[in-house]
Amino acid sequence: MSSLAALREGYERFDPRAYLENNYLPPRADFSSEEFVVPWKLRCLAETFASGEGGGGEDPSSPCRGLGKLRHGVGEHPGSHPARSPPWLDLGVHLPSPQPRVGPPPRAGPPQVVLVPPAAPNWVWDPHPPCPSHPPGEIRGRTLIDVGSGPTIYQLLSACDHFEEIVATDYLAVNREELGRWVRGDPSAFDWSPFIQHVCRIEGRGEPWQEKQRRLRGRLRRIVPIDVHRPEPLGAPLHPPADALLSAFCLEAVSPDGAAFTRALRHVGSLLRPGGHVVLLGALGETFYLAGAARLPVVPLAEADVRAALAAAGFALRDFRSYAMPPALRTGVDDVDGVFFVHAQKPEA
Ligand code: SAH
Ligand code: ES4
Repeated sequence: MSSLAALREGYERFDPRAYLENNYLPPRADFSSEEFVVPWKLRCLAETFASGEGGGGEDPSSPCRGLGKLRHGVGEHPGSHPARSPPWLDLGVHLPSPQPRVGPPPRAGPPQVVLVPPAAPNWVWDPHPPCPSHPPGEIRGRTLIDVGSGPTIYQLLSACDHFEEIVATDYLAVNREELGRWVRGDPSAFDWSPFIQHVCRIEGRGEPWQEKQRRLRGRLRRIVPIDVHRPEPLGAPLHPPADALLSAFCLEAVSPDGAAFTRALRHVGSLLRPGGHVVLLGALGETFYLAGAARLPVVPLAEADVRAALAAAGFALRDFRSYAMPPALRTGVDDVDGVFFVHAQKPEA
């Protein structure tokens, strides 16, 4: 069996709940200090999506003077907005799945992934309040695509202020279903509210967390299947191409070796417009991780491997950060040494 086939088989046992417990509850998701890994990830994302924000500037009274330090209790309002359920939310369950298929490879031609609701009569784009509360950052546009979203939304919390629409993607239906439950406000969904509250605190605009939750739910309108090992990962080109591409802990966790990681990066890069931005988070030095009964192999990457893969895939590096996993967070759910964060850009054509 090829190692790609072995990886696909491993993912059949992936348990979203176990994965969430391993990585998105304490001790890793401890918001009492930025020494913990989840607050570190959220700060990288918040700073990057706020970068290049205009407005505010030198005006000390402006709310747009960069990110706040941790301030507890700011921006949290009791009471919440009713969760709406977009009727056309695509959970991928009624679409062709990229999981093991029989027969010929996908045809070129009309997209087999129907990505846009036919009509959205009861949905109105809810533009974010304009400047000065949310000045546009450098990374912004119509569409952001998140590759290998898994069952998580934390990676979209800062990004969602800067895009009209967010496309979440995953290989597994169980993960797309978990995301759909969160978008619909299903009480059985994972509770991301501590993450949303934390992001509102560090963004420092005093925004009630329920506002951000509502905005992300409103903008997360497509949750679709993907396979990063296909040259056309969605089975069809994305129209229009994405203005930004985000991917967290996916490419190294689904690639048997460095060459496959670089190829996957090239494949997903084809979803991005020239000049578009890439934001990547991932594991350094990891060889496996657990998600319930699944033990998934991971290609162990050094910082230099990540830089080389970005260069080989044709991206210009803008920012590279890394985090060393402290002993207290080495809990046995994986053997990760650290985490990398990258902001890169696809050159203009
Ligand atoms: N982005 C999330 C989840 C990462 S876990 C986070 O930051 O925690 C890795 C994800 O890759 C899983 O959700 C898994 O279903 C998905 N995956 C597995 N095989 C894939 C493939 N061939 N193409 C794209 N995603 C894949
Ligand atoms: C992760 Cl902090 C961390 N380390 C390794 N793998 C991960 N997946 C999600 N978060």
